[in-house]
Amino acid sequence: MRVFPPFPGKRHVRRVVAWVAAALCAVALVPGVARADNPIIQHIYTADPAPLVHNGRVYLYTGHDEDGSTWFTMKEWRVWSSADMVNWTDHGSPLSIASFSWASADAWAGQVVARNGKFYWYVPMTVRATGRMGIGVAVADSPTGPFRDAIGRPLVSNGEIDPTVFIDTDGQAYLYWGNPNLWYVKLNSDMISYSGSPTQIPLTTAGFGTRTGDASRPTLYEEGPWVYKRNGLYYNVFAAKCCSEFIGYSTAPGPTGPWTYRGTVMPTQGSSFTNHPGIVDFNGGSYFFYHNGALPGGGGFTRSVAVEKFSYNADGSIPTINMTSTGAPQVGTLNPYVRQEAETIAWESGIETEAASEGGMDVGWIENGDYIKVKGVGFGTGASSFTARVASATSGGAIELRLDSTTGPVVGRCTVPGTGGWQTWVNTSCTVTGATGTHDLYLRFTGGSGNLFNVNWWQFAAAVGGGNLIANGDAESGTSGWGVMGSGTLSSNAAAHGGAASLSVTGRTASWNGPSQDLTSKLTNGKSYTTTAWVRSQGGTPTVKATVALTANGTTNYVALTPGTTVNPDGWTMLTGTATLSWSGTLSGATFYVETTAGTDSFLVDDVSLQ
Ligand code: FUB
Repeated sequence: MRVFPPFPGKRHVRRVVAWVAAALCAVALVPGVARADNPIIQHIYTADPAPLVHNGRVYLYTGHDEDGSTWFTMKEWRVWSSADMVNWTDHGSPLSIASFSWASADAWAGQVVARNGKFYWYVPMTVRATGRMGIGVAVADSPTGPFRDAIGRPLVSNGEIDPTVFIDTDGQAYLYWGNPNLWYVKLNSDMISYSGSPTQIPLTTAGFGTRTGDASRPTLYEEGPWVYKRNGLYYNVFAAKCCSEFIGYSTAPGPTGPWTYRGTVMPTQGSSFTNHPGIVDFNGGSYFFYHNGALPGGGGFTRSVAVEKFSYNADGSIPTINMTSTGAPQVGTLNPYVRQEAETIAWESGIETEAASEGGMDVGWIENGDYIKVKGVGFGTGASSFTARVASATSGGAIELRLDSTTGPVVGRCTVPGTGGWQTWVNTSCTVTGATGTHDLYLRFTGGSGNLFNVNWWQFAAAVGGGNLIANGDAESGTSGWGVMGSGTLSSNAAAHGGAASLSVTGRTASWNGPSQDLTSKLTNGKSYTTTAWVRSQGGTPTVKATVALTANGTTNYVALTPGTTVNPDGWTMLTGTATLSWSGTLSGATFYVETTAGTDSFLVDDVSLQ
């Protein structure tokens, strides 16, 4: 058994006696204390984060440091995703050195970019024929793969590493890479070929800072460039100095410079002599991904990816960001009333993941006392039952459902039977009582000795009158349950945030027009409700909000359920807020609707929840 803190690679390192003894002492001192959320993945070592925002989720591409490494021994890349920045789903490894017939080793730092419905993954590897580093490109139809070598040979190969790709607003794509130099080349629109020759970006001290003590490397630039544009300014965030590295950045008026060094983003810290940046904006916030050696057994070759939320300064400069064990705040809540993958995890102890015979991944190598924490689960007015998809080649065990810590209240306990195989899946269900409001959910696994069972997915059922008050909130049943506040036309749309459909509203003639539902018989006077809705515009960039019109004793009050949030056509944005709904006298009408603060832009709505 692995006890807090976790130790990646239980499959390979089954017992670390001295360490477990120390950890048991720690647990005895702080029983059931809620855990930190950084590093964001604990069951394997991860490095070199490259985030990508697509359709309302952050996809995170990483390398994988092998357990016990004493060098950058990396054979595969991994994909993770999250809709809330704290619960991360493991999508396994859709790309490895074996995907490239011409490569022999070193699955180092890469990046994925999306273009024309395809996803291109640029990765450095050792070229077998030359023994030098080259950069390959893989392509997929989905952000989670499968990825395949797009050209059957290196795209560029000059012995240098760490590709980053940036597509400018005029459509021109640039590939940058390099250590010890910094190169760029203009990619063609097919993203798998280039025009012109690789060009060196002059590493001047004005552009990249001054390094002392190494005459061969006068500037701070070391490796790991991450290039992007914000408000017309081009940023190059990179690993600086060696060793240990810190993260610095430069800015420029254009994609190829001239660059001006702007200072430190993240100082040297965190038990790994390398660091590696990745920056995205998601749901109105800015996020900085990096790696460190913070897990047990962690260090320079056994690294872990972490994330911090930050705000740009008014002049566009990046503030100094320090590593924390707290991580980023959660965006919204996790909905327990839709199927959740067992491998969606904020924190865990003792588990590992593997490919599931039913598709996707499952959680396995579960032993007595192991657990998974799922953060910020919105139970609303209450859950009545829990179902999990499980398999066991032995005699199974049980899943305890606890709130807020491993020793928190037990709201349900599901027995897991032996099923005759580790991939022989059955559903198991149990009654749930006392799960209301928003809590961290702990799935605590119990049983005899050895491996107990595997879990593929889980889902709660809402108590009668509880759960999501919005009917067909996921829009998977077309426009059923929905009307329009004022004027407009509703239809089902194949561009979905989750599942296969969303709700489209077009033909609005006033800002208050939008998809609506009657909640008159569903609301409780004085109760606090949390709303979430995912919205995407069909053209402009309107500010969208969810509102309820409450009519009682002939008076109508318009209550904001979420703040107004700017949405755009490029991806999904979540509206979220909490409001107490109260009225005097008898409620005669309560209408939930999604509107804009101004204008009549058409928009899409999906995964609406009010509970
Ligand atoms: O992970 C291997 C190498 O370490 C990466 O390519 C560099 O950026 C450094 O993080």
